[in-house]
Amino acid sequence: MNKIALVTGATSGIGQATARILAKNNYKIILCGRRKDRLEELKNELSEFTEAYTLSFDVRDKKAVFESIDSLPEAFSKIDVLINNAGNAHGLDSIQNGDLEDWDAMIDINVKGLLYVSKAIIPKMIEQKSGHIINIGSIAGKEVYPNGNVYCASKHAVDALNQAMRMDLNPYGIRVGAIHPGMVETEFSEVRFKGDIERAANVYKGIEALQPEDIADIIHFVVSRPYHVNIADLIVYPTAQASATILKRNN
Ligand code: NDP
Ligand code: 8X3
Repeated sequence: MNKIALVTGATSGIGQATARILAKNNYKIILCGRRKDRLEELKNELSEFTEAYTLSFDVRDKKAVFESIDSLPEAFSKIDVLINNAGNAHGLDSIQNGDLEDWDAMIDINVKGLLYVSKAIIPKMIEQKSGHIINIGSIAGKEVYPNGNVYCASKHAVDALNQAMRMDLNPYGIRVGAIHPGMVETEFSEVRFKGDIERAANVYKGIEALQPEDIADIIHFVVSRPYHVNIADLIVYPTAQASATILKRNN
């Protein structure tokens, strides 16, 4: 029987690439995100390979999270793999100049949203006595960098929750692991800089950044290990990057 994967943030970047690779490898996919048009487009694209189901909700809205996941039809209700990927940075300001709405967005989406989705799915995995959760953290969850403050805090929380989930779910045979990417070229910087495309492009200037498919490939590798293997924590950089702040740029 085909396994079922639920991917949050499937409308773009890492989540979209992950949905594609898992679909091509015989997973049935539950595609989540706010942008319905993109979800439907991706569902149509993937129909060549697999069955997909779309759930459009904002991870900040806990009622919508629980209602959406509860509404899954029988054919999609046994979730084998959860990819907790939805998230973004909002702003890159010093702590003294930070925007409160940006702070709320990062804490509410990257931390609380991940918790709500996990809470809606974990009881099903406990009942099944199986499941695999992949939390997408960041190098920002391993290091703090100037002006990264609240985004780094949100991703440090993801790192902590990843460890906590692994401990608490150990008795139930549920695998939990995190992937912490460095610089990946997606819509991430456009969101961080609120649509300032030029500023976003500068982030990747002179760097061969990771592509979303690079991370998706690794996610597929992680979830396709034999059951007794749990890849718990991975940092993935582009070769040009050595830490959150050390980058070799070609000018
Ligand atoms: P993108 O901006 O390309 O994708 C972000 C995804 O998250 C979108 O599908 C978006 O969907 C979804 N999302 C954002 N806010 C919400 C919300 N409130 N409710 C539901 N879904 C939401 O960025 P990436 O693919 O790069 O980011 C994916 C993950 O990878 C994030 O957790 C990010 O922090 C992490 N990451 C990214 C790195 C990078 O350099 N790009 C490096 C390290 C980690 P929609 O807007 O349709 O709701
Ligand atoms: C995204 C990577 O370095 O911009 O999580 O924080 S970074």
